[in-house]
Amino acid sequence: MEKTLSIIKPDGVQKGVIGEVIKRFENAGIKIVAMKMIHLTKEKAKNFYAVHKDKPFFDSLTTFMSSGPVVAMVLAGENVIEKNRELMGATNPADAAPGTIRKDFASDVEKNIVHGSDSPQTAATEIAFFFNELEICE
Ligand code: IDP
Ligand code: MG
Repeated sequence: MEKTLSIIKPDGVQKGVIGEVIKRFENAGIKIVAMKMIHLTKEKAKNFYAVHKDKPFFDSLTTFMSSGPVVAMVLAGENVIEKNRELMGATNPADAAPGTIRKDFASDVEKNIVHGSDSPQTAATEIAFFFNELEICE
């Protein structure tokens, strides 16, 4: 069973759409096998998004990601990395397809409600960033 990391970002928690996002995963047949709410420090957010450290939006992104609690989840299912990315929609909600999470709930390219791993390698690293083995219920 493939696994991926999903995060409901601070804007999603703030807007009260935790349930809406989770409902979309469950309706798509995706299983949630781990979940926690956590308020990242700026330092932790910088570690998580280290791949973007040279981007012009890095400082703003990590300030945003540490601005309030997030909900981190491990999703499991067949082809779940790609399935989750489809449910999320394009990074910029303006470009996201109708019916996607970002199209329906996001306000801008930075505050775009959800994160999802983009490959098996990043999924493994990102899952380990938030969860230890005992916290994942398979
Ligand atoms: P993704 O979340 O769709 O995988 P990435 O390119 O990996 O998109 O970017 C990570 C996060 O950085 C995005 O989800 C978004 O919050 C933020 N971001 C990406 N591009 C921009 C931008 O051009 N301006 C501001 N923030 C951005
Ligand atoms: Mg990404």
